[in-house]
Amino acid sequence: MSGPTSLLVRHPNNPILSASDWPYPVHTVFNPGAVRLKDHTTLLLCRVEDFRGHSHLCAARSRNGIDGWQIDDTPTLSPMPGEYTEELWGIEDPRITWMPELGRYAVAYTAFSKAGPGVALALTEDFRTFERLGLVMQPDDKDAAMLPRRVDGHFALVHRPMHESGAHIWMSFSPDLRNWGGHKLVLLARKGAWWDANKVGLSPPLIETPRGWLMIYHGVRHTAAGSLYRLGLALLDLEQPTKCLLRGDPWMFGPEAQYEREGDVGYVVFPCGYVIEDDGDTVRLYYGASDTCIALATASLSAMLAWLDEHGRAPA
Ligand code: BMA
Repeated sequence: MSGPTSLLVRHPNNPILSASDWPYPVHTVFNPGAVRLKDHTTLLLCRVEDFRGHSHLCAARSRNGIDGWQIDDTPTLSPMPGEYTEELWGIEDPRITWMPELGRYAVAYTAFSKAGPGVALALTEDFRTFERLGLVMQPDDKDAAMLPRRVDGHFALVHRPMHESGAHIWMSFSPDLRNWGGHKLVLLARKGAWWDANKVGLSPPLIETPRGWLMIYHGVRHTAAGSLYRLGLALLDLEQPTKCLLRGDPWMFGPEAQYEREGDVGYVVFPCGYVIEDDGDTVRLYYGASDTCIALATASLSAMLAWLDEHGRAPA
């Protein structure tokens, strides 16, 4: 079995963004959602942790997606616990999907309530003003992203509710983005010694390919030293995305660089967004490293699919 190291290539400038780049005092910046705007600007909606330990979201824009970031002077999306009590302890880990039908971006994020983390949705055209839809999945639930279009007439959300049997990836459906049902299990956490035993979650939003929806997901291994976050690949059916066609056995990316191993929460790589370059094949994955800073790694879509053919199998 070949090693998991060659699919994603780290950018030499890593980490590309950290707290010292921020125009206002912040503790850490990590786990950004990502999108390429119509004018080709790369926008990262970064999770920013303040000195209380609470998070908000802040937009950083760059022409080349690597440097020259223009960062909003103040938080772009702040928790509003007055109106949305579920945001009392902050908002985290945004995942952005362009929704052609709505002509807006859907941002799925974690709202940290007194009862635990849940999934909230907001819509925006410009990442300056947002329409909040409030909490759509109650605690404990996180790692959510919208699919860009309806499936059998319904909007679709990938998310990760916690359950005593383990933390597995689910998909739920809605006619109006507010009422959700039709829940289906998509990807189970494995058991025992597996790298993705007990806890898996969606990383960035699904990537549409002619062969299916490519899912980059994180698996969490609990060790005596703490949690170890690595990334794996799965392929979901294009028409029936609740059906997993292939799942890779080995992980394909894990914490190796110093900035991924040392930080507030070491040994964590946590992507919430990607953009695809003009060649239609190069995926730029933006990820939080050690819950402390933001890094970039690139991969080829066709190489990831070929890797899945070699290392994946249909789940039993
Ligand atoms: C997960 C999420 C991420 C975080 C990771 C490691 O549960 O909360 O925001 O990066 O843990 O701490």
